[in-house]
Amino acid sequence: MPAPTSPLRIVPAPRLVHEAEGAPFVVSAATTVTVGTGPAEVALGVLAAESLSRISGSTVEVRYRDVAEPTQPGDVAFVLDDRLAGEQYHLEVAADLVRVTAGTPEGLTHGLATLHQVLRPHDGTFAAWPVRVEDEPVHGWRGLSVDVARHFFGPDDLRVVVDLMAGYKLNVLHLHLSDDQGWRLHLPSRPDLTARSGGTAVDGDPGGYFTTEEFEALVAYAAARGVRVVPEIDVPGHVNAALHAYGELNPDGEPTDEYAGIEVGFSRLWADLPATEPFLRDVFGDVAAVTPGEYLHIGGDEVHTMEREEYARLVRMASDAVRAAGKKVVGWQEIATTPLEPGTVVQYWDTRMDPAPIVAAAQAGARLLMSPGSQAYLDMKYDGDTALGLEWAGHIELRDAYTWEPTALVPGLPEGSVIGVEATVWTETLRSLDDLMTMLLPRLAAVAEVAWTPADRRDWDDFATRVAAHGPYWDAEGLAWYPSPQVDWH
Ligand code: TNX
Repeated sequence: MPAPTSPLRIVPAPRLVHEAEGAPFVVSAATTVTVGTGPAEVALGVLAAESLSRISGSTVEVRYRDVAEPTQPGDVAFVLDDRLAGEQYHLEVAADLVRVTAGTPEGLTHGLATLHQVLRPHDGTFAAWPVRVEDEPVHGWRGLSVDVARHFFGPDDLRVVVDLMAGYKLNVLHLHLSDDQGWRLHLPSRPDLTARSGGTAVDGDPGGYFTTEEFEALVAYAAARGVRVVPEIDVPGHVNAALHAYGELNPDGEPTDEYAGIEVGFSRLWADLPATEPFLRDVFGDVAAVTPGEYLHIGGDEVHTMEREEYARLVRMASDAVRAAGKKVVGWQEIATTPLEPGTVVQYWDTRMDPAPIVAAAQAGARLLMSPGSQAYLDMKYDGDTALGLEWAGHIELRDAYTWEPTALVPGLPEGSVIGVEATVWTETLRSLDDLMTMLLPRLAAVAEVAWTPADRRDWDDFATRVAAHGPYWDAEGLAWYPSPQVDWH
């Protein structure tokens, strides 16, 4: 039986895909997910069985097996094998067996994502045609930054975002949790941040915030799907929500007014005020306490009302607070103009800025995360007719989001200094999950491929053909998306 369509619709494109001959593996009530008994494997097995049950309509069970126990016909076997490493995985589909092999649970998660993309509707259930995939990513940090401060997106929305990310093998959810318009994470040491600034948003729209428990639950949900959360508290600018909650952060000791506009660059902390350093220590300490991941993001962008020295002192204070809490520092590219500890992650975004400080920072040991505004800012309009979004970095059609090479953006970077790629979505104009998804899809799939697939295996026409098959899947999941005219959608 020939494959009705090729499995080459996999996004991001794998290193190696070998289509074989033979009958398909059909998901049925006889299908069993089998997995080892480590905690991460158990969680993955349950997820795999749930999703296979959901798409096929049959109940797919999980069987836990000892290392030595052989697989049986009808198994979808997830196997840890230390001959593979890191995020590497193999997927083999034969008529009677699906086997995913990897060295780590993350690798197994990627194999599950690929399996989902090779399954297609067949005789009232789903089936996958024989194929062998061998795959691993180029970059270890493949992120999406979501601004939950301008408009609030809560746990339900973000779980949908996490599911989408995992499907495209993105592994870092960066949450922009504070800005001028609102503060989105309750912190026990500073309860007024959310009590006074949690309910506001752009245009007077309703705000909201994460309780500690909600945040921890989201972090765990993401972790089970191979996604780490990197929380951002943006300082020393973008801080009006904090200045509104705690008057002591202002020179006159008085809280500022709420802010519901979309200007940037006007609010700031003050290095000489006695309240500032304790505030930073409390805030980053509390955020670290709900963050199992290694990194906290200190923001650092668009401070337009401060001398260089004071800016550098405040970046230092925030970075010291992060390190005192046992975490590593991430900041927007402006922090590269200040002295940084080696290993600090600098997030490149503004392609208009002089890259010299970024190159110098990288030479001194900083690592670079690439989020170029003109390719990876998924809040930019697709074209002049797009109702949502901003335009300061130009229009970004699908092909623009696809056609760039992260290691070639900033000339003169030392070899190996780029650790990854992150898309961003800012929410000044985005109010609902549909708004958010309309901006993310299909472009998030393009950025995911830039982050995962080696440059010599990326090709626009080939991508456009593969991504065309994803529209029906987004429809089935109830996700809003933009039917880019650059793709011949199925
Ligand atoms: C720039 S990117 C900003 C954000 C805005 C965004 C809108 C960055 C570090 N700062 O404050 O929301 O542009 O596209």
